[in-house]
Parts: sequence; C-alpha cells; structure tokens
Amino acid sequence: MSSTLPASVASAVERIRAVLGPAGCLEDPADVEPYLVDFRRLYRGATPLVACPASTADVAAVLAICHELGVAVVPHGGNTSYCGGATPHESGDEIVLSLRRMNRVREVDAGNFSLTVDAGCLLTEVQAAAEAADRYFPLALGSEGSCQIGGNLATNAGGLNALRYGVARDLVLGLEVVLADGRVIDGLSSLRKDNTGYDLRNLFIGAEGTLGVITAASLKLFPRPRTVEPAFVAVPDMGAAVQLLARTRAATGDAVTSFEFLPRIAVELTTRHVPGVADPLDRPYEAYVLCEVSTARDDPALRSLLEGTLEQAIHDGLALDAVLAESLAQRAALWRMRESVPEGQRAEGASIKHDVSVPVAALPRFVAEATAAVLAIVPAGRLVAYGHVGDGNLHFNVSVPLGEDGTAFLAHAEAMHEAVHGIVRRYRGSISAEHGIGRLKREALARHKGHVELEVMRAIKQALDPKGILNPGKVLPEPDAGR
Ligand code: 2HG
Ligand code: ZN
Repeated sequence: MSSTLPASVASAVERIRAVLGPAGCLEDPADVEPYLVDFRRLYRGATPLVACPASTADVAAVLAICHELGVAVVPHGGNTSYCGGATPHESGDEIVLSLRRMNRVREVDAGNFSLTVDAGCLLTEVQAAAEAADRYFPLALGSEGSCQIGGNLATNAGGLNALRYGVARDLVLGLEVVLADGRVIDGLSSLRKDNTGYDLRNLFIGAEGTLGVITAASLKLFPRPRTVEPAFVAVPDMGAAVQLLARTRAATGDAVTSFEFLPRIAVELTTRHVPGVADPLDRPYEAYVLCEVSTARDDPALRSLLEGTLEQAIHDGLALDAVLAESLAQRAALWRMRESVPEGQRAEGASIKHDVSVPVAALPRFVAEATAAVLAIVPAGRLVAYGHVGDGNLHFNVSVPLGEDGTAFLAHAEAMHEAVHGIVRRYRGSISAEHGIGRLKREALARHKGHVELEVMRAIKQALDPKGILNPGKVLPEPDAGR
C-alpha cells in the first residue's frame, strides 16, 4: 500500500513508527482488518497504520505529527458505533488511532465518589473498579464488555440507566483531551462545582473525535444499589406503558432506574435466535415493559411497593400480567432478553433503524404516526420499535418482510428515514437520541439542525481543528448538504 500513499501520509507513518515503536503500530493486514469495518458492516475503509499509543504523551506526539503534515486521524474505541463514526474512509490515507493500550484505572476516590480512568478502559472495567471500592458507575449498555469509556464519552452514550443517572455527559467531572495540534488540555478535575468560564469538557463529549481526542476522564460514582427489583410487565400498548411509568415513579418515590419497552416481536426475535432466552410469561402479549426500581438502601419495602403498583395497574387495565425476578439469575435472564434484541433483529436479516427521541408523553402519538408512515412505504415491513421509553428514546426499527430480499428492502431506507425524521421534527424530537451522527447521519443532521446551530458548530470545528484532520467527514455535514 505504501507505494501509492501521498508523501505526507508516508512520512507521517514513518515518524509515528519511530515514536511508538513496533508495539504501538499495527500494519499487518490481518491485524488492521478489525479496524476497517464498523460494527453494523455499513462501511469498509482502509488505512496504512493503526497507531496504538500507550500514553497521553504518545497521543500528543502522534497528533502533532499528523497536524504538521495535514494527515487525517480517525480515533477508534471499541468499534461498537452504530453510525460508522470510528471507521476510516475508503481512500486509505487516514491513520486510525486506537486507545486500546491506554487502559489504566488511574485513581479511585471513594470518599469523593469519583474515579479517573484512561480512555481505553472497557466500560465493564470502569464498572468493576467502582464496585471494588463499594461504589457504582451507572453507565450500562449491551456492548459494555467491548466498548471503551473514551468512545462512550466521545459519542455521549445513553444506555439502560439514563432515566435515573443521566447519559454519559452527565457522569463526567473532568476530561483530559489532546487537541488536533498535540496540545493537551489537562481538565481532570473531580470537582462538582467549578464555575470558571466556558465548559470546554462538554464540547468534546458527543463530538465523536472531531474536536479532540479524549485520553482520560474523571467520572462520577454513586452509592452501590443494595435493593434492585426488576419486573417484566405485559402492557396493552405504548400509551399504557407511558402511564405506568409515571405511576411507578410516583409510587416508588422515583426509584425507577430503567424502563424499557419491548413489543411482542422483540421477545420473539430473542427467543428464536438467542440461545438461552425464554419468554418469562406463559402466554403472548402485544407489548411489555422491563422496569427496574432500585435504591442504595437495604429496603424490602421496595418490592412490596412495586408489587402493589403493578397489582393496581392490572386492576386499572394499564398492565395485563407481570413477573418479578425471584433471584439474581432471573434478573440476569430478563436483562439478557432486553440486551439481545439487536442480536435477534440482526439474525432476522436486514433492518432499517431510527434512534429517535420525543417527549415521553408524545410517544404513543409518535408511534402511531410513524408506524403508518413506514407501512405506507413497505406494507409488510416488520416494526421492531423498542427501547428506552423512560427517556423518550425509541429504537424505531423496521425488519425486512419475511421471505423478502434484504437489498431491495434497504433501497427504501432513505424514504423511511425522511418520513420518520419528518414526524420526529414535528415533535421537536431528536433523530439521534443516543447513537450519534458518525458518517451515517451527517446529511440528516443538515436537515435537522438549525442553520445558526450548524454555523456555530462549524466555527467551533474551525477554531479547534483548523486543518480538519480530526475524524474528517464525520458528524458535520458538507456545507451545502441537504439545504
Ligand atoms: C439498544 O438499546 C441499542 O439495544 C441498540 O442502543 C439499538 O439496535 C438498535 O437499534
Ligand atoms: Zn439503545
């Protein structure tokens, strides 16, 4: 490959080799391969080098070289992005920057309810470090065993506990960030209060590596939940689910940590395709909620509160049946079912995904309108609309009709996106509630964001990355796209 590389890229590769040494450079095609394809297999790129720095100083050195030579850099975490945010372009002249070797827990401060970690730590490693200090780090995602905290922050991940603890952004106290030119912002404060001017940290969270590379983070910890009660509840429809959420929050003193909606088809996809998943109820229902309440106290009364709320809900027709977990194993089984919906859907063939949010109370109307719009395009499309109803965030996904060709179905993707996003806009919702923009949704972003917002975003990009070397072609739409 190097013979066809632009001279600037070849020179960057050579200089990076000298700085990182063999342990910090992947160049063998077999080693590089996993960095070239995104998780959903939407994109396949190329790169002359995956740089794997072992320290912040290494990252700074790599970026300084690339900045000087005007060579593009694609930051890469655990490669679980749904939007192609961490995949290099096909051109083959971008350097991939993997933070996987930077995986140290730098400090756990139980008294301050905080910890500081390198960006390459797996999310499960951060959770475990908190737990070892009798604390709790609440970010939780299906991909937690492979995603990295740096990627979680760069994409402002949401996940299963956002209802109670907020999204990734809400869990950050401070960041260490390497700028495009190699300068380092040492913002690793673990203060709760610091009102000293612009909030730089929040610029980098959700920027998907387009403004700087997050190399470490100070994160908030919480008391460990000591009473955790999950319930799997059959509900008549989304309207009932939304009412049940409000009731359960009120009745339990706002102890609801997660509130996940599953239509029947989601249960069928997981029981059909994911080994070990079984329907916990003895007959099928239209829809379900996986609701979990928790508290940091040992509190046997919480279970009775939840039981009482569900009994009343059944009496009032807001719920049809319910099962509470009797053991940790049953709790794990319920969550396994929920977390494996994407796997079940993938096994069923092609799908068109929308990661949207609207105000929680508007969800039933949104679902009715968006369902009609999607079925007008593909009448036999199978709706798999599920997810974080407690946050107003639905994965409004559509699976290929049974027995039909995936490629022909995917040809409807743009029309479906337009239709669903148009409805989202009417509700002042978001076209990417938790998966980010990456490469996939740049044009959609151009239609969705206000003209002034885009101008400000471009001005920030220009200020922090004037040469445009950081994750080019991601997040920000082309200046004239979609307008
Ligand atoms: C989830 O909530 C993930 O399970 C994946 O965000 C959503 O597959 C999806 O659309
Ligand atoms: Zn999700």
